[in-house]
Amino acid sequence: MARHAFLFDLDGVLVDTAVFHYQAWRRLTQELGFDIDEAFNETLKGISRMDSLERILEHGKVTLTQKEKEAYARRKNDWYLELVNRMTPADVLPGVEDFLKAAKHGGIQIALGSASKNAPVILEKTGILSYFDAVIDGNHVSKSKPDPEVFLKGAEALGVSNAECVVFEDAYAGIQAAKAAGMYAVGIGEAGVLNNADVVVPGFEGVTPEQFT
Ligand code: B16
Ligand code: MG
Repeated sequence: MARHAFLFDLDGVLVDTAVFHYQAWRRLTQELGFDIDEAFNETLKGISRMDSLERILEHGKVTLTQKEKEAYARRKNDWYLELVNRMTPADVLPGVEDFLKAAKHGGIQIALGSASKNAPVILEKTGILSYFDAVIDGNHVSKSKPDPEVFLKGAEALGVSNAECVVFEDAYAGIQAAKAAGMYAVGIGEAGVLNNADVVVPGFEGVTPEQFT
């Protein structure tokens, strides 16, 4: 079956917002009296905001009430948005815009499938929102990756079957989600890490849509 719909994860695939998440989470943990490092931040990639906070609190052995957790998550997000609001088209990862342009030109339908509730503002700030026929983000899903919900909703929004979709993902759990949805999974990163993907490329530079359709 021809694959003519592309579903993109956001953080780590189109832009690198992980560094901003890291800065904002660190500011929070330092207020709570502990610290996190880059290796720990890696384990938060693709994980929803509240699940990330749970993991962080467990890591720092801090117990909070539900109300306090919600307040801290809100503060972290305010700090994160200060950084996001400064994003420009220069923050789009190398090769991404040419790839989106070529896909659009080739008649491929394009959707976002991200855990982030801030996805629309990030796409807008970086100037790539207009390439997307559908945006499915953390506001539309109740189950996090590796659950396939976000990609199943993406296919539905585009009006295509799952087998017609190609997913671009940088997280192992995201590839699991794509495979669980019955889609072709392209890993963005290292083949040794994303060993559950159908194919792995380091990024979009020098890559063309035809390689995956
Ligand atoms: P927000 P993705 C994920 O984005 C990030 O990788 C993860 O670190 C973050 O906690 C999650 O979005 C939720 O983000 O706080 O903006 O709702 O990789 O699924 O695009
Ligand atoms: Mg990601």
